[in-house]
Amino acid sequence: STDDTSLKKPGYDLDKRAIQILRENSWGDYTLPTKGLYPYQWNWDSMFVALGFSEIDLDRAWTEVESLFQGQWKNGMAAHIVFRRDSPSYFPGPKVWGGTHDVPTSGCSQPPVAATIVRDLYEKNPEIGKQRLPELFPRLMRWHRWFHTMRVISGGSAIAVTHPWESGRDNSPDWDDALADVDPTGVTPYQRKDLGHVDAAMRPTNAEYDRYIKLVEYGRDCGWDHTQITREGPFAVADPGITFILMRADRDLQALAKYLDKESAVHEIDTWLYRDQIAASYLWNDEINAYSARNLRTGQHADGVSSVGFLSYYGGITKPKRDAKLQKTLSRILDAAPYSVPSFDPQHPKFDSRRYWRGPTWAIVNYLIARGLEEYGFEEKATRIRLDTRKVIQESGFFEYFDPMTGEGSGGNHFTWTAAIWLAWAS
Ligand code: 2M8
Repeated sequence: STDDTSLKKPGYDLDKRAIQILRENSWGDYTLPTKGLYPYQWNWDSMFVALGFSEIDLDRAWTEVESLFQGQWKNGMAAHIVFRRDSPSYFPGPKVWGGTHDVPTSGCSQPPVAATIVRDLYEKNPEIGKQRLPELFPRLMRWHRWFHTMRVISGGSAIAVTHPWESGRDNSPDWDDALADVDPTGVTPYQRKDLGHVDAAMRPTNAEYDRYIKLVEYGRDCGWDHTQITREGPFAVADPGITFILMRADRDLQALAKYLDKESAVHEIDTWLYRDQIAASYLWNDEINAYSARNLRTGQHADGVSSVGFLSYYGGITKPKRDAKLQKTLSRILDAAPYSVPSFDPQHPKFDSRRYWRGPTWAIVNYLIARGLEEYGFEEKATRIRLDTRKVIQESGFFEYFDPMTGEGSGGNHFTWTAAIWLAWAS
């Protein structure tokens, strides 16, 4: 399915092509995930892009992060989409979200990889870091504080995602059970735009979209009161992705606080890190020998293994008894998919090798999983994941995601985060 026919020619330079993709999708101080399908700035996409840029242009990398925070809310949230200019090629655009901010944004957030990436940028060149960090640091603190207050249900530690889009893994089977409880009746009629860009078999279903939009309407109708949405809204699920990514980012934010001698921030983050441990334990599922999502309204666990469940190492949590089981589960899944890591267990009935977050392999998730595994000494698996990522990009190009069985590229092409991960890690 690749339209990058030159990919197969000898001497084709993937590094050059990756840099070109970053530059082509860059719109001044921010970068689009891919033209057409995603014509705005997405939160975690931008952070991976910053990592990619840091290989060739560190100044541009810092700018990417700073531009995301131009859309930060007064309550601290860094939104999942920043809408700089209206584009008819994406739905739902700024009007549907109904925001009243100076810089229009969506009303939910996305996995907070930012502090980790900012630490990487800082450590790459502390001289530049010392100039750029002071302004960004309080913004990162406010965003993390938002997660630890407005995305927890009183007295608890688990971090809720209140919209599948907040998790970044839109149609993962992890949300099926909670999403079935969202009543789509009365949703305002709308027209999907994604299906004009990619094959419907690679995207979420209409039934899922009705619920996604219904959840946006609920948030908008309550004036984006995030405390209310978390406590009483129609959807609240604890996600291993957000939980482990936040946990890691809290640690990295603490390291940044130390660089800046911000003692009270260091102490505040200590309390977050303590609760992160409890949040992680809440997700351990002995029935499937993995961490799995949990519906916060019912306590019910998702019954399948998602690749983000292996981010516990990246998050910095190891428990010998659990890990022995988790490693077995990971070995089984790596053995089942020649182009690992599949976003969902290939041996589970809900696995779908082409449908978005229900099976396909994603370079960004591979990078995060391998980074954690490597830090905890699981070199062999980390290398396997890196080589699989390299191979799939070499064979298919810079697609949004890949079929874990055949390696075929799916979704959008010339995709920025895949190019960024190539430059920063996979090549
Ligand atoms: C996908 O999500 C957007 C909604 O946010 C969509 O499908 O319309 C996800 O893969 C998400 O993780 C990603 O950030 C976004 C842009 O690449 O696309």
